[in-house]
Amino acid sequence: MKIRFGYRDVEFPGTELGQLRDSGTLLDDMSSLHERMAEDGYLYMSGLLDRETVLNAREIVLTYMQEQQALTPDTPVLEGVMPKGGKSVQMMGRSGIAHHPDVQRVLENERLFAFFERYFGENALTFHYKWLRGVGNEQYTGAHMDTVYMGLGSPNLHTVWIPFGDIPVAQGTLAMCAGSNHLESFERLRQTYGRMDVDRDGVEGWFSRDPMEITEQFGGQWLTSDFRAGDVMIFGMHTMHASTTNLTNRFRLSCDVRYQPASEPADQRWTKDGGGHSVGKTPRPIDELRAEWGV
Ligand SMILES: O=C(O)CCC(=O)C(=O)O
Repeated sequence: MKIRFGYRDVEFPGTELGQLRDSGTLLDDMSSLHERMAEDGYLYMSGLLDRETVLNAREIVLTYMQEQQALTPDTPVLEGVMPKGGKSVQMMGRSGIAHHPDVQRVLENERLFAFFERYFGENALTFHYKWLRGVGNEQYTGAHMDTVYMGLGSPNLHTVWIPFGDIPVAQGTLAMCAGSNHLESFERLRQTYGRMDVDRDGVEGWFSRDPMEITEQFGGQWLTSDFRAGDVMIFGMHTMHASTTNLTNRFRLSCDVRYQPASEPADQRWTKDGGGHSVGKTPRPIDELRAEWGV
């Protein structure tokens, strides 16, 4: 099937964009999960969360979006149909809909804490800030590493990407560049871009608007999947990732949250009293920086 990745049409599943490796059955095998994380740079944990809990949160978020007049009138709320030229709704943050108790039940689910406590071998903490998104038609996320946004605390910080509903690849799913976390061919990129911070260094966050360019230039393998409510994607700060493009007329709902060992320092921008990204200065364009770094 043809889908869109960034602004290119690609076949999924195919050689350019393959199917993620599912680690959902390895929940009780932490050493295999650590090995896979080291090798692939991600863990796709199908069915980690309770499906009904996620679907309930989806309904809460869509009802909120309807109240904000963000959905097409007279369409089923649960479909999340966006109006032509429709507006998106700001839902990220430290308060508001992302902190509704039924949404928090997903984002700070006891299964996530239990997972990370075993994965880290100690108590886990999660950032108060929640990146809840309603991604509209033709929108996608460019290729980047999360360290540039939240790398000023623990080196063991992990992202959990949580789809709020059943999301096919054509509606915008997260895609991982397997191997970008350790392959030699990415070393220079990790040593330059991968040491930046958007606020401290005043640089653009996305490494590329064209995800396919990454595998063409550096190797690795782009992978994604159709997602079901209850699935999650877990990855570290140096795995290149992006999203496929939403080609539907329905919002793609998802939230990305962060977990780390509780004993390690937390990036203060994202804790309860943190100030988030600094505003003001225009960031240096990534193309200019890439030319300097030679990547
Ligand atoms: O949901 C998206 O489009 C982007 C998510 C992302 O980049 C992340 O989880 O780090």
